[in-house]
Amino acid sequence: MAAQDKFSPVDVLSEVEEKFEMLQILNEKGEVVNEDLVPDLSDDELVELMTRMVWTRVLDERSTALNRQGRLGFFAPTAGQEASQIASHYALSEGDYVLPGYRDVPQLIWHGLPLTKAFLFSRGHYKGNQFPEGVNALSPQIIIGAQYVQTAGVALGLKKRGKENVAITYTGDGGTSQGDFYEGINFAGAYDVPAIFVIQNNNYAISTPRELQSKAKTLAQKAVAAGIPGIQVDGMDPLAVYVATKDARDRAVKGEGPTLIEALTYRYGPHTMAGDDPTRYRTSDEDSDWEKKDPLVRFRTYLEGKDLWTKEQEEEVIEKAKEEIKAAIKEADATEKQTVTGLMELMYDEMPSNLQEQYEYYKGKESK
Ligand SMILES: Cc1ncc(C[n+]2csc(CCOP(=O)(O)OP(=O)(O)O)c2C)c(N)n1
Repeated sequence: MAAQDKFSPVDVLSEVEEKFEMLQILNEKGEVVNEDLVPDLSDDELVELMTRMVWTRVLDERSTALNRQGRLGFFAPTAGQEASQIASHYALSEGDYVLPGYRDVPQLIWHGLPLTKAFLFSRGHYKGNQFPEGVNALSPQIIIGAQYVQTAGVALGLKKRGKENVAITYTGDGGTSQGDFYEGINFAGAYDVPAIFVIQNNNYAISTPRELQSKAKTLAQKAVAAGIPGIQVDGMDPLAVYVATKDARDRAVKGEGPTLIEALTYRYGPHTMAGDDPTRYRTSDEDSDWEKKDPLVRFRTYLEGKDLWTKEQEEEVIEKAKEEIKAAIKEADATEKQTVTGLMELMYDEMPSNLQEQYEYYKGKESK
């Protein structure tokens, strides 16, 4: 064998990169293109998955409107990403932990976080970060990538306690350029912990396109360097996302370690509601190409073909979502305003002497 054949890093790279093909089960038309991989979900479960995605789309629309009315604070739109978010979460079991990024409020809601809490979080109210007992989740992470390191730690804790549970986390394509991303997946691999790392590759980190983010052909292949399995899935296909996450979970609870999942998706709206204008960096053609891949449209078609979904059913879900959102925002409005002293009391059982003076100052101010 010629020395050249043994030394071909360029060939190794292209061979590895070619192996990362996007998994799809349901195509844009709602047709099954991968019969062998259709998950074993009951009719009720399929309907529930659709219900959650429709509900989540309504939450996005209403949150956008409430933000514009000045009734919500921070909000990162989610429309377009429902399959990546909801179908991955749907593969979890009771007791699993969710470590979301700022765009991942829907997974928190479906993990049991009361919607009022999510609205209070949006308003920066500390009560929005106080999760009820049993909601195994952290608050949405604002520091890009930090949740990947934390997830390795939470998953290590689950392993040490002998739990048959996983920790799942989410970041965007931009997040994969952060040091924390690599530290998280590497540590999780080294300690074989039950973690699932999801990359929601929506093509943009605010206005920076995916192509400028990394020379890697796929983001899933970053798993190789950490020695863990990685897979790229059609993030607009709820069945593919579900199957990839379920498989990752099954292996994780068997002690086989973490998985990295890259879901190819798109956010229809702006990065956040704080002034981003996507028309400055995306074309309307690109938007409409992605809208044709819409997860709700293809799943609706699939379910209608099985006689499991009707227009009336969808209307009912939409109306119910609107009612629940209305009630939750009302409850958020009725929550007492946060105060400086309230926050201080929350932090200290006994007020440290160096803060006592400030505490008294604000107590006086607040009583006026
Ligand atoms: C460590 C860090 N650097 C920069 C920022 C500012 N920032 C907020 S969102 C964002 C883009 C993230 O893009 P991506 O990871 O692709 O996620 P997406 O918003 O598309 O879901 C940046 C740079 C931050 N929050 N944290």
